[in-house]
Amino acid sequence: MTHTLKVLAGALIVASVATAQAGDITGKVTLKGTPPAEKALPLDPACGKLWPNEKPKTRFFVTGADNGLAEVLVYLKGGDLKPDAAAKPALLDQKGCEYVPHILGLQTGQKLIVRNSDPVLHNVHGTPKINKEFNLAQMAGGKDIERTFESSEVFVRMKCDVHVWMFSYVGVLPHSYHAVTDKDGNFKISGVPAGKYTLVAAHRKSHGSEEKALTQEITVGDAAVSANFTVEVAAAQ
Ligand SMILES: [Cu+2]
Repeated sequence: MTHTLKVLAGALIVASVATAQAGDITGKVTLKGTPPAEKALPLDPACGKLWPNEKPKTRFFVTGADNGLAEVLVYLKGGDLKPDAAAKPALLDQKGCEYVPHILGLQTGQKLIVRNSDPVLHNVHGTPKINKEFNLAQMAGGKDIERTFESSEVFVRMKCDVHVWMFSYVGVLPHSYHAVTDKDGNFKISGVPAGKYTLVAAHRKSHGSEEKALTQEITVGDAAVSANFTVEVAAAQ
């Protein structure tokens, strides 16, 4: 190996260490099987106008490169994980008569801001099973709604009573060690204290709740941890 190549190889190793270090859990969620085709959302005329070109579809199985499955909530259970007191408010926007994001991780007590960025009226209806239900109209240009959730619950469904196709699912957890997979199914949870945990992967359509989610036991120590999951289409409800 020439000197230049050695230097390059060294730089690459340093780069990979810098991107995943002790306390980091990284991995990928892959979808196995062929999901049913997504359906066009039944937009009314006012919402349809907000989508002059391609219309939005359901988001049951959103996949990217190499069947990576997006929008899977990945989080830790067990250990002695504390809430992050400095957690900033999370935003749930209503844009184009859709909730954005579709899947969201939130900590108990963390503020959830629900915004209406549309020129139409929405009705924000949280339908939890454990936390308190709420149902609030939000005018176009209306003021942000703020909510917090006291108890862990995967998932709290958010719906709109004006537009029957609008849903978002909030995973409420007792700490901040959670992530939602990106468009290619990748996730990263950083800064996890050393210890033994259960890593949970919950896909809304396939699992729906923590009880049905995929799990694996992991130990966080001196090195970065890698953990992958496979979700089967056949498991979907
Ligand atoms: Cu709406």
